[in-house]
Amino acid sequence: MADHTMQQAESHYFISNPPPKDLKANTTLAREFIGRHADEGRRVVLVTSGGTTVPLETQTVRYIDNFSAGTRGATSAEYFLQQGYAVVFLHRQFSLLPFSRHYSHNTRSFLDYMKEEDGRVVVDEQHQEEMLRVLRQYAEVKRENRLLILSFVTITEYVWDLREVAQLMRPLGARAMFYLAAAVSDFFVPQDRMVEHKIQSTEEFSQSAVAGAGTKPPAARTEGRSLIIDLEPVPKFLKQLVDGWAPESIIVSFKLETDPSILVKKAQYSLNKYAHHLVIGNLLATRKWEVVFVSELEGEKWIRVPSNRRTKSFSGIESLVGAADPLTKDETSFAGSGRSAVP
Ligand code: PAZ
Repeated sequence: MADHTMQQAESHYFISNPPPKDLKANTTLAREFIGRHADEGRRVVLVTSGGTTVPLETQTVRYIDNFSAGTRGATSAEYFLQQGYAVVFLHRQFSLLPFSRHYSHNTRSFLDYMKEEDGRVVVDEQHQEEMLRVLRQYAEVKRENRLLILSFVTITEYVWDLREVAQLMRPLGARAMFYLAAAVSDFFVPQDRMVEHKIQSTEEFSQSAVAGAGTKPPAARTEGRSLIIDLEPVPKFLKQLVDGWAPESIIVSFKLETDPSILVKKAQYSLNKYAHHLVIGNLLATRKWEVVFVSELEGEKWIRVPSNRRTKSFSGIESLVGAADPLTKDETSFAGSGRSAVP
């Protein structure tokens, strides 16, 4: 798509899909956070995490979801924080969060980490060491106010937040990084094709799907007893991010596939098309144990957790990334800008 067509698609998207209610509040928080860390000379990374939804109704009962628990984003955010970055963590509401991820979203209740001792609640002996380690890291980050947590649910909320935060980070130049681990919908229902109320399964109650002359029917509707969903493509905002919103920054995107035979090709295609710094490819079935880095600097490079370490207690493939990261190899490699990298 030519640049002006991309820009038209962008402006059309933002005109026809209104901003989320909490955009102003999120922007205020982000402006203060980014400004303060920029003044202190810190590098700032936006980590996106979790999946976006595509609502089918304005008063949403039904929606299409994208796979992602938020493990990659939450774990990576911890490593960025360890490396001294300030982190804006833009995540799907109720998906995993840095630090608390160690104690949530598993079959254990957080109460299982506790016990009663002399009428007081204390952490059970067997979890003391690990919890103390996590707590110390968390306390340091809190003391230095280096983590800002923002959330989205829908694709539209995500895109608006991404654009606002990117534009706020733009003045940081190469001290800004985007680490786009969220699983973002490729297709959606535009606001002007969304029905107001819950889609009915019986014709007697269904809203009329007959479109007027020149207008499209609702994107999700019942026809007879079938549910028809006719989604439209989400504009490719990565292009806008790279070229327009934050052109000097370091941009790392992710590519998730299920078919091993196309993963590297798709990652290379994305790198060529958007001309950013790094694409990290992963397969749904093996994402916890192997990822492939695709960059102009190093081509294709696999990082694998050795099979004898693939246990639940392993700290995550994110812990191996620092050593292998092509962006860290040469601190001056990106246009001599001193850009550095994924922790
Ligand atoms: O959140 P999670 O750890 O369950 O999964 C991470 C992931 C597979 C969503 C992420 O590594 C990724 O590939 N994100 C980009 C997805 C996409 O291609 O849109």
